[in-house]
Amino acid sequence: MLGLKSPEEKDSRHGDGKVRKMSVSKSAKVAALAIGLVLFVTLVGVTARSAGIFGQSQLGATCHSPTPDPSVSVTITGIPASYLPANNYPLTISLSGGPTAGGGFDLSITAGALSTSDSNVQVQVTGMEATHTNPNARSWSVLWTAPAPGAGTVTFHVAGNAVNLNGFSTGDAWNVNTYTSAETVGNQRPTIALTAPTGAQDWTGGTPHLVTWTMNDDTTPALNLDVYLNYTSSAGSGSIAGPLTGATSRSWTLPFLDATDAKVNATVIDSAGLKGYSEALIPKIDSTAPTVTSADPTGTGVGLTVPVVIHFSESMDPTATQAALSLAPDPGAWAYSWTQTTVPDDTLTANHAQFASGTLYTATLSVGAKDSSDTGNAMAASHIWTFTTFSGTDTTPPTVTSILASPSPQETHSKVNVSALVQDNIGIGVVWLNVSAPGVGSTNSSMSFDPVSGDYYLNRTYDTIGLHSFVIWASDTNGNWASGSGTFTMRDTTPPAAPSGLAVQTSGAGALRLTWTANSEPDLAGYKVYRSPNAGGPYALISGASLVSTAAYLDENLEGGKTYYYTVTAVDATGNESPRSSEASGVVEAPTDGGSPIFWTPIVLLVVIVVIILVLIVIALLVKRRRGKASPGRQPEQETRPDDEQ
Ligand SMILES: [Ca+2]
Ligand SMILES: [Ca+2]
Ligand SMILES: [Ca+2]
Ligand SMILES: [Ca+2]
Repeated sequence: MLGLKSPEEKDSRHGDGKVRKMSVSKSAKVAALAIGLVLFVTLVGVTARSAGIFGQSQLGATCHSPTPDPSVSVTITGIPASYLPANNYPLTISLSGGPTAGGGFDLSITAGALSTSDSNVQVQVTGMEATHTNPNARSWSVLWTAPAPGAGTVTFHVAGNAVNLNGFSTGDAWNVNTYTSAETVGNQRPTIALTAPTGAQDWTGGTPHLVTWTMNDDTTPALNLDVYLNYTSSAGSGSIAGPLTGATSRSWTLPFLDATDAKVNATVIDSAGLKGYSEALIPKIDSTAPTVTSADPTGTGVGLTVPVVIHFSESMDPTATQAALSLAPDPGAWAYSWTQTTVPDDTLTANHAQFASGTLYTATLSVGAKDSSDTGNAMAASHIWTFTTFSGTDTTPPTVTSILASPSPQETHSKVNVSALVQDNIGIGVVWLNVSAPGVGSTNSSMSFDPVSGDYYLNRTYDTIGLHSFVIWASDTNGNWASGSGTFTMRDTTPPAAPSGLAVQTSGAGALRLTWTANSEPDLAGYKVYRSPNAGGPYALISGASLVSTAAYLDENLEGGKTYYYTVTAVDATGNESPRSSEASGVVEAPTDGGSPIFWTPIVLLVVIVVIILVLIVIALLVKRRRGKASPGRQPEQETRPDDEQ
């Protein structure tokens, strides 16, 4: 039977291992408790101790024997050296030594709570203490839930009694044990940061959108963090989802409400119960369908170029709304622009090819038109209206304004855009541009309508240098004419590109042939060829005053065996000369008779002349000698002629 002792007595015994003399008051307390114990034992008997007892965890089973028995030990496994607040720890209480027939225990804690699913264990209502339910076990299981943060170190006191189940408290042996577990230091609140919404959303009520976040904690892995999502707004609040364990995103189908102050808030909780928090504004939740507040034109006598203009109750999705507009019959060539009347993109202006005169048009804006929220509220119903275009006699001519030629001056062979705003009370007939180029004459071309700018224009190249004058002629559908004029200047300050692909080849003795890739500039006039005896120049112009007209050049009368370096430029009709081409070089071929030019050096010539003179002298001497032999008479010659004379 577990006995009773005062803590003071226990302390004194533990102090030096011996029971000191107690004070009178303590003795009185102990006596009173002992009396109570005797009464308890007498009244309840063996069954009471067999069914467990509280309050003895530090004292031990003093009713079985007065002192602990060192041959018995009671131990607890599962107590962490330091605990995470609010975490659960399964503990096992075990007896060893002493009688082995059965046992009992009493465990108390200073913080947290005990629970059990062990049928041999019962827990006090406070959750602060546990004991056995029967004497038959030697080990027991309990679950300890660590206290909330701030509890500090927790102490576990356990008493264990090994019993022989002889029906009495005799022959049993007990001992006590103490454990502590420190609160984990440095456990911080988890952090969470919403990454969507970002604070720039205009979300459509009733549509799904992704809420995303990042989170982190020092003690609990992200996969074990619990997240709760909620929303608040002046138009309503509620839960989005939770707990989401380990998740970092959640698709949220928004409630149907209109609000400009809605927020998503996210709470993250670590395994110790510590919380982190994040919230993000949704600047707009829009659950209201847009409406058309006005649509033009309407009625009759509508001009043929009048645009379709629609005002909406709110900002619209331009692409979807444009696509939802149609006219029957369709004039075609639609061009759309969006402007702000009250809020951005609440006004659509749709230009188009000219209406037919005297025609009934039916305009339809279907429910495909959506407001600008993400993913958009469609119009509740189509908006349909009609108008009839002008028919009759028009005596007012068009106007031609905002005349512009750009750029000016412009380089020849480049485009100049001539444009003007041509307007009429009813409709435009034709618009012509007549341009006079200096010394060339005039050309007449029709101008095109640009539905985006609303201008008529002609953007084309001009090849003549100088001041060009032009007249824009415009008629309305009734044949009334108007005109406007202007000028622009063409010039040429642009040289051709440097020629490329320059190559040099021999072309028989004493000549080199140059070829290169022909330039393609429309104002190309020809080429200039430069030569240098040295790589890199300086170069001298060798092609003369006239330009080379083809992409080839023959350089003749060159010194055999010598290397020459060439570069070529291109020149346009204005005289603008290109940068030089890359340099190319060639070696001149010597004469093909085996002799090299060294034969014709002055020394060789002198030797040849001397040899010739010597030969002439020898010939002269031979002639003289022959004449000396024949001088006595001319007989030999005459003797040879008898045949002739016969
Ligand atoms: Ca933490
Ligand atoms: Ca709306
Ligand atoms: Ca008119
Ligand atoms: Ca040029």
